[in-house]
Amino acid sequence: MEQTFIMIKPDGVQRGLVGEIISRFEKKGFYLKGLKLMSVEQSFAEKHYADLSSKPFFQGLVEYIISGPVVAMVWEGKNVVTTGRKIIGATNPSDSAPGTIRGDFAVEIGRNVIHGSDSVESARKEIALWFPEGVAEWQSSAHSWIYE
Ligand code: DAT
Ligand code: MG
Repeated sequence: MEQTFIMIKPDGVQRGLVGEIISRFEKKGFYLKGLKLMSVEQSFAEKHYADLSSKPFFQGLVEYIISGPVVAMVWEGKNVVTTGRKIIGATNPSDSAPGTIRGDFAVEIGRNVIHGSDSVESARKEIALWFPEGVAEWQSSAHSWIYE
């Protein structure tokens, strides 16, 4: 099944939103396959956001991501990449709908609480970068209550 990489950014950790965010993905019916609290170095953050290296906000973005511990996760489920982005909401919290994580918990684009992979291909790359050790293999006993 499809997997995505989700990261709670330092502001989400500092503000105590970890449980709330995990809960939204869990209640939806997605499966937690990897989870760790970690601090990343500048070079690692630059690698994660390499596609944005030419943007004027790149340096500030990297400084934000390395400013405290983050929660790195792998979630699995049908269409989890696209649906995960919907649960997260638009990049700029001014545009994120209420009911989304950014819509409910963020104000500024540079403090938007959470990252989610934007395609199956980026998810594959990001999971390989953040979880080189691999992720857990387990099946939920609720599977047949969630999937037809
Ligand atoms: P997303 O995180 O929704 O995938 P993105 O990949 O385009 O958005 O950008 C990564 C992060 O960079 C985003 O979560 C917040 C920051 N960012 C994006 N556009 C920005 C901008 N115009 N000004 C400041 N920060 C920005
Ligand atoms: Mg992105």
